[in-house]
Amino acid sequence: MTARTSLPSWQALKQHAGVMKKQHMKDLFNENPQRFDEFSLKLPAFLFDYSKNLITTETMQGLFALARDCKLEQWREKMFTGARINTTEDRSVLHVALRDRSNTPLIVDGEDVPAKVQSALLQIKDFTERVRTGRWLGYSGKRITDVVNIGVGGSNLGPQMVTEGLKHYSDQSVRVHYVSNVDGTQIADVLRPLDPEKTLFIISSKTFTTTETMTNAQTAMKWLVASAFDENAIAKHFVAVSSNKVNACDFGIKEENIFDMWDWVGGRFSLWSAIGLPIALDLGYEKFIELLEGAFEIDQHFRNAPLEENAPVIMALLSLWNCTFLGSQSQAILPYDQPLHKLTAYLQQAEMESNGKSVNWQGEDVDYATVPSIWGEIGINGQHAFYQYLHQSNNVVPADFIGSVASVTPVQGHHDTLMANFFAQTEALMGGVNEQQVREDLKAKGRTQEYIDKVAPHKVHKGNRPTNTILMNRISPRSLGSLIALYEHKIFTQGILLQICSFDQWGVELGKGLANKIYSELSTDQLNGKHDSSTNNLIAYYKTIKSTNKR
Ligand code: G6Q
Repeated sequence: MTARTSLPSWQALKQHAGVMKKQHMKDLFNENPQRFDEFSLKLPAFLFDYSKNLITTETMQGLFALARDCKLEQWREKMFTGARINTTEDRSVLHVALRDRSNTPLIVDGEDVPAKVQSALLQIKDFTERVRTGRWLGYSGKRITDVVNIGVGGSNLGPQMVTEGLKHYSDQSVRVHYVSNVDGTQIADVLRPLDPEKTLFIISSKTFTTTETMTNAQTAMKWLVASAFDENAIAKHFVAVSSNKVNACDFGIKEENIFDMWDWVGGRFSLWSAIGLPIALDLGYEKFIELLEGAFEIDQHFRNAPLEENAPVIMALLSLWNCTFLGSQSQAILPYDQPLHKLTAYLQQAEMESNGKSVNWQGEDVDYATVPSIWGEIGINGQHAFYQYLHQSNNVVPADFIGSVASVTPVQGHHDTLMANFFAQTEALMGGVNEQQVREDLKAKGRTQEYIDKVAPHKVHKGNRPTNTILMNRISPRSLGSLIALYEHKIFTQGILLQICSFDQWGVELGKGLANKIYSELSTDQLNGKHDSSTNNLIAYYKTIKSTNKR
């Protein structure tokens, strides 16, 4: 047994899970008319309804007891006060400091963190205003119309998700584009309609060594120089967000155009820093600040609300309950708001890169499932694709349904139709349809007994499928900030409950190293043959066909 599984509260939940597996949520709703009131929370940015989970008061009490046994409150305080809780990299975890709007002093390792954040914000403000008002000019004296963010992973997913999520708030002072893939098709497609004289590149890379980003940055630089015929143009068309100033300067970026990043901000939690530059350029500095304010609202809630009324804590406990104790292996994220179409991809990284691990803080193999795999799609599109699986497969997939009372772009007759589906799906996933209901329905429709006997088993929906509903008022910079922070703190809490180091990513580093080795093999004539036979033969095949294509 590991430290976690030997806790009495863990053992009690394990036993309780055995009992709960035999329950049906429909009965729990019938037995308790107060269920919604008991298992929902109203926060300024959203209503959070978790009543459609296979839980009772006893379940939640058990989960809160576990959270306390795991010293969650103490760990939470450690994060906010800058303790080095990223133990494998020996770093603080302070993305919360990036959006602290309270001016609370925080000195970490002799560094005045709020002062650094404030000065970075001023730099962002000055830069975005110059670009957006046309005071930043390209090499031929023309104003910037298009900004291309080159970055991958944490240096792409957050900003792109937010830009998409808030595009109806953009005044189109500049158009923002993203290049993340080293597949040349993407950068070629992005650059094709753009004018080098009016295009600004942001090279977003904390390390400024990531091969994909560096390759794309070189291509962008050649594209610019091919038009300007002058390498001095680079300074006017490239800025960087990086903690590696030396590499960024070597690339040709002026030191004053390098935006700092710090070790205490992990890539996937960095959209609140200068990594969020494309957001600020797209929306303007004031709306970028509103995004931070929305996140800060949840930071305060997470830090101060009792566990029993704490939305991110409850989300994490439910994830643990569903995955580790009830055995679900995946979780769906289903936004019913078109602007949130990149949210699932963003959360895949946020949760899976943070907690998709299998050793605990002591380096021991854990003897429990950690986090589920995250997947999903815009809800309506999913309904006509994979919801069949959600409703009737043997695998139970807990799902988060995220929608808004009002659309950002109201079109008559659309929103209520959308939301009718939103409400119907969680109702159906919870309640299901039993065989008796199916038979009565078919009979009422005048079907023959033979037909009813044949079809009835196929139409049964067992229900009892857990969902959370997050109902926002409307997507705005502030409410989106709150939504993202909600998930960030859920992920932090999961890490504490599971004893997982949520802030490293060794699984990402491994791939980076291996690809670099193979790259050198692809560019020479020799095959080194040091891989497994599959990889050796795949490389050999690739090289043979590649050289045939050249002839
Ligand atoms: C995020 C990860 C990872 C990282 C990318 C890009 O938490 O660390 O997704 O953001 O690998 O790294 P760079 O910003 O250093 O290019």
